[in-house]
Amino acid sequence: MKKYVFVGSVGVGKTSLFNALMGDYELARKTQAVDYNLMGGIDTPGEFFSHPHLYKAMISTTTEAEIIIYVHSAEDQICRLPRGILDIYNNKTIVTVITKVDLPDVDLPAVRKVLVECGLKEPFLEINTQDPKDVQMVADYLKNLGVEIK
Ligand SMILES: Nc1nc2c(ncn2[C@@H]2O[C@H](COP(=O)(O)OP(=O)(O)O)[C@@H](O)[C@H]2O)c(=O)[nH]1
Ligand SMILES: [Mg+2]
Repeated sequence: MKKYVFVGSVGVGKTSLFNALMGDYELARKTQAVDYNLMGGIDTPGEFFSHPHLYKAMISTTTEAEIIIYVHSAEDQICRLPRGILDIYNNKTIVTVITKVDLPDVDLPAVRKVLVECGLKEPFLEINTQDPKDVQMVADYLKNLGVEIK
């Protein structure tokens, strides 16, 4: 069973996607701690990403996972990846998910460009975490990578 971990800033939709992949579409509550599911999935608090003093915690939490799922909001046109993080993960598979594509006024081409400039590789999975069709697309993508999804 391959382990996968969700990383990304606070409020981008990591927990919403983590839960939706398990069939739970209830409103996500703020993630206070690292959360594990029974299928090898790990959800992390966004603070790991935003506060340099927590990078070590993020690295140690993610080290056991083969697949890093970087979640980025379509509302955000700034690259939030900590410098050097992609080098640390160069032996892992990185999956990039762009959430909140349902919001009005998002500029997806601009967001894609920012992510490419930040070193991430397409394809980017562009989703609304509340849309079961989009979530299924992510589930299928992860299954192809060897992840077990219920
Ligand atoms: N419109 C929209 N809102 C979303 C989407 N995904 C998450 N949200 C909302 O964004 C907020 C933060 O979501 P959450 O999953 O807690 O983000 P996390 O901090 O990355 O775990 C919540 O109010 C969610 O309902 C999405 O795809 N579209
Ligand atoms: Mg969360």
